[in-house]
Amino acid sequence: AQATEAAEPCEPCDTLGASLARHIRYGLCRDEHEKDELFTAVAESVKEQMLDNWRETRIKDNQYEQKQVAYLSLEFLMGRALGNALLSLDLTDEAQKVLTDYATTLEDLEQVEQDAGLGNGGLGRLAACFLDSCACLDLPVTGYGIRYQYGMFVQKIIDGYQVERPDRWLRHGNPWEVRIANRIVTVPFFGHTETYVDKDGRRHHIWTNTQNVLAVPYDMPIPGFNNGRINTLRLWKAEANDEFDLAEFNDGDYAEAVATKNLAEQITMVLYPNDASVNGKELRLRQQYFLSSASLQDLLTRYVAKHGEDFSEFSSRNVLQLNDTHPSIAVPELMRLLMDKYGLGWDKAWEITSQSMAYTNHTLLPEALERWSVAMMKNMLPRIVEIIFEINARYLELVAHHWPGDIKKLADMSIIEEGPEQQIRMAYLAIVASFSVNGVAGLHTELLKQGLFSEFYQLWPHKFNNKTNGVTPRRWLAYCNPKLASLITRRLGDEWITDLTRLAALNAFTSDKAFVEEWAEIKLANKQALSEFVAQQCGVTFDPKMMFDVQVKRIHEYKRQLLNILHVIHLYRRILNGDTEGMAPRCVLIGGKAAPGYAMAKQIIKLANNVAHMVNSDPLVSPYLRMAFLPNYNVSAMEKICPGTDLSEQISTAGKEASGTGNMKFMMNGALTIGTLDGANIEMLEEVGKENFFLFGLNAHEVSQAKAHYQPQEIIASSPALNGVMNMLKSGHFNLVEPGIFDHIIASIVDPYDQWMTAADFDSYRIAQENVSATYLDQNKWQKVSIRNSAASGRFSSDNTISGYRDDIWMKK
Ligand code: DL6
Repeated sequence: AQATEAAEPCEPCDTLGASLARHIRYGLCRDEHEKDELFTAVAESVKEQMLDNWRETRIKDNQYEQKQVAYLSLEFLMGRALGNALLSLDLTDEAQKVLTDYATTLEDLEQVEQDAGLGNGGLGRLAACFLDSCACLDLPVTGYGIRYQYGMFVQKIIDGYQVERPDRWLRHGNPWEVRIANRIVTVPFFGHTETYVDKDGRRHHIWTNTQNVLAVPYDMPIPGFNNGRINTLRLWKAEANDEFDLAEFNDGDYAEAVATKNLAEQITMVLYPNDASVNGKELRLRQQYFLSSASLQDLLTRYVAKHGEDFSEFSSRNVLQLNDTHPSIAVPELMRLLMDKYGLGWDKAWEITSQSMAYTNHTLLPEALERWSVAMMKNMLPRIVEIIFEINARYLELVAHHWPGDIKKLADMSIIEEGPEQQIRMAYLAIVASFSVNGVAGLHTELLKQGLFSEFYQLWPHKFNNKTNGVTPRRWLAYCNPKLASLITRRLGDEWITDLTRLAALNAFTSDKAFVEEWAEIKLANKQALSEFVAQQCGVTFDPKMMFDVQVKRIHEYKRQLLNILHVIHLYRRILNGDTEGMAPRCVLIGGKAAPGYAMAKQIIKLANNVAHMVNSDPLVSPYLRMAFLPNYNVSAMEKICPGTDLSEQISTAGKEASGTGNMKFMMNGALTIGTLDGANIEMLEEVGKENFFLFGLNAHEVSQAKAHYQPQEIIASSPALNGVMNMLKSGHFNLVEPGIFDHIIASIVDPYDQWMTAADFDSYRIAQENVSATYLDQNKWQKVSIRNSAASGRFSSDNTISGYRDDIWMKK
C-alpha cells in the first residue's frame, strides 16, 4: 500500500463536464441511457473529483500527526449524497450547467438517487451529521458501519395501515462506494476455547475451530466543506470465506456449500428496524461483533504499519467513540486482539482499552438498553464471554472496595445480571471500559447521572459529560433551503455555513420590513413546494396560506403523536360545532415509521390515517383544517419538509426524549416550536426565549411525581374538551366500518399506568395551540418570531457539538 501511495503524481483529473462525458461513453457502455444511469455517471464523475484529495487525506492521516478517531456505529442514516457533495466541493453551479447538455436539471436528477437509509432515526442521522461536521472541522475521523444490503424498510400505507416493503437501495449499484479488497479481514464465530501454559509459565488462550467470515470494506467519501479534506465512511460487507465451503465442494455437496455461504452473507443483509427497543436476536449480536471486530482489526493493522507492535502509544493515537452500546462488544474484542493476537498481558491491554473507548448513551428507555443472553454469547463468541467475565470480576473488586460489605450493590452494578437467564448488561460494560460517558442533551445527561447510571456516577464522576446534539447546517439549511440560504448570505455573508452562531445577526432584521417580507415570501414558496409533495405522496391538498403544522419522526408512544391526533379531533369537533373563533386555518402533517413489531405504534398510524380521512372528506371543515399522514418518511422527505414548516411539534412526555434533532432542523429553517420541557427543547427554549416558543405540559420532575396518583379518568371528566374528544373516539366516528380497532388506544389514554401521560398534558397543549393560532393570525409577529428562531439556532450546529467532542473527549490531553 505504501508503494502505491508514493507513486508518481499523475495528470490532474478532468473537469466535471469532461469526466461526465467519459463516464457516459466508457463507463455506461451503451448508446442510450436511462435517468438512473445518467445519475450513476454523474455520481462517478463527482466522486472522481474527490479522489486526489481523498488519497491525500489518507496519506496525511496515516502519519498519525493527530489522534485518529473511529466512530463506531451500527447505523449511518446518510440519505442522498449528490447534492451534499456538490455543495461541499463548490460544484453545484457547474453541475447545473453541465447537465443542460443532457436535457435534464440537477434537481430532477437528484430525485433519482436512492436514500442510503442505513439507520432507524435520530441515532443514525446524528452519526451522518457528525461525519459531515468532522470533515468540515478538518478532523481525522473515520466512520465504521455496516453495508446493509437492505436499509430501513420502505413504508407503504394500505387502507390506513403501515405495510413494510424491503428497501433494495443497492439494486442499481452504489456509485459512491469503493471496494477495498486489500483490507479484507476475517471475523471468527462459534468454535471453542483452549488454554495452555508455555514454558515460561504464561497462560495462553486459543479460540479455535471457529467459523470465519470475511469482512470486506466498502469506502464512501465524506467531503469537508470546501477545505480539501475527504474523510471515509468504511462500511463492512460479510462474505463467505472460501475455506468455508471447500470440504463440501469436494464432497460434491454443492447446494450445502452455497447454503453455508448464504449463512455468512446474512450477517450484513438487513438493518434491524427497531429504534427504541431490542429484540435480542442472534443475528443482531453477530452484526455487532462483526462490525466491532472488523473495525478494530483494521485500526490495529493501520497502527502496526506505522508503529510496529509497540502499543504503548495506541491510546494517545486512537480513540473509539461508541455510538450507543450497539458496538460495545468492541471492548472485549480489543482486549482479545491485544492479548491473544499481539501477546500483551491483561493489565497492559486493559490500560490501552480503557483509555481508548468513549461511550455515548442515546436513551433512557429501559426497553432500549441492551442485554445479551450469556448462553447465546457463550455459544457464538466463547472467548469474548471469558474476557467479559474477567473484566467484571476485576471491576467488582473496585465496587466492593468503594462500598464495603454491600452485597446488593455488587449485584446491582455487576455487568452480569443474574436471574432465570444470565444476561450481559452492555451499557455497564461500556461504562466500565470507557474514559468518557456522555448523554446527548443537558437534561438527558443529568437524568443519566441522577437516575439510570447514578452509581457509576458516584464511582467515576469524572467520566460523565454532556454533549448536546446538533445537525449539520450544510444539509439542513444551505442545501435543503436554497432560497433562505441565499437571503441570509446576501445579508450576512456566507460565513454562517461554517459558523452558525453568525445567524444571531438576523435578529437585527426583525424590524426591516423588506427583509421580513422576503422571509415570509420564501416560506410561502417553500410551503408551495411542500404542498405539491404532499399532494403527490398523500393525495391531500394543503393550502400554502394555511399554517403547516408538522410532526415527523419515528412513531412511538413517548413521542405522543397521539396527543397531536387528539388535538386534531378537538379542532374538528370545534369546527363541526361552528366554534371557529380565533382558529388559524391549519394543515397537519404527521409522518414516521413504526417498528414492525410495535403494535400500538401501528395502531396510532391507522388512527392518524382514519382521522385524516374524516377531516378531509368534509368540505365544511377544509377551510379550517386538513390533515395528511406522509408515507415513508426519510431523510430526503425531511429536506422538503423542514423548509416549508411553520409549526414544529416536539411534544414528547418530559424525561423521555434524550435530545431530538428534528427539532433543531425545523428551528434553523424558521419554524416555531410547540414543545415540552424535554431533551434539547430545553436548550432551544433557553436560546430563543420563552416568548418565542410555545411551551406546555409537565416537566420531567412533575411527570415522575404525578405517576403515583395519576387518574386520567378524573382529568378527562374535568376537561370538557378532552371529554368531547374521547366521546367522539369511543363513538366509533373514525372507524365506522371497523368496530373496535381503536379500543387499545382508548384504553391506553384512560389507563392510570399510562407512562406517557397523554391525558395529563392535553389541556395545557390545547391552550398552547390556541396561542399558536393567535400568533399565526398576526403574520407580522409570526414572521419576526420565525426569524428569531432561526437566529437562535446557532448552538445546534453539529459543528458546535463536534468541537465539544474534539476538545473534551477526543483530543483532551
Ligand atoms: O442522539 C440521537 C437521538 C436523540 O436525538 C433521540 O432523542 C433519541 O431517541 C435517539 N435514540 C435512538 C435509539 N437509541 N438507542 N438505543 O435513536 O438518539
